[in-house]
Amino acid sequence: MKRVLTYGTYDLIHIGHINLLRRAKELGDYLIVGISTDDFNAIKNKKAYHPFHDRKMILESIRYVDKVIPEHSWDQKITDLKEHEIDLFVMGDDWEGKFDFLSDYCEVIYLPRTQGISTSIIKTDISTSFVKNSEERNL
Ligand code: C2G
Repeated sequence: MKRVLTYGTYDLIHIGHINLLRRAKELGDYLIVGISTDDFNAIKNKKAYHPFHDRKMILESIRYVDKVIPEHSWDQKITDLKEHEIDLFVMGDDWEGKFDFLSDYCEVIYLPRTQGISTSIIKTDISTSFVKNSEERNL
């Protein structure tokens, strides 16, 4: 059984996340996702809309995902790879090259990101349309 590992914040789940998870699962048989805790997001300078517990439950309900583990720090990947006997590490190519050091332990693949969608685009679009609607309704 080929065991695959990936990490992310996975806030406001969108098609870019789903495409990544689908392709990662297609490359193996069992997909583990390390999801950033709220404290680790603060280190990444990311503020997730959904708290860790909710993001974890949402990920666990996605058909491609077999197991979700917490990501507490940048430094846990080698430990996780060994503990979960990972054969393949996958990330979107916005991380191209950043995790090549893991190739001493497993195969490393970077997959093309889905263009035109991101959590920050969603947040911006929603806030912009809210402002526009408010102005139109003189709120
Ligand atoms: N992704 C993608 N296409 C998008 C948006 C995201 O393929 N349009 C991929 C990213 O490349 C990443 C995964 O979806 O592999 C999760 O994205 P984020 O939640 O933004 O993860 P990030 O904040 O980059 O955290 O230790 C690694 C970090 O935890 C990664």
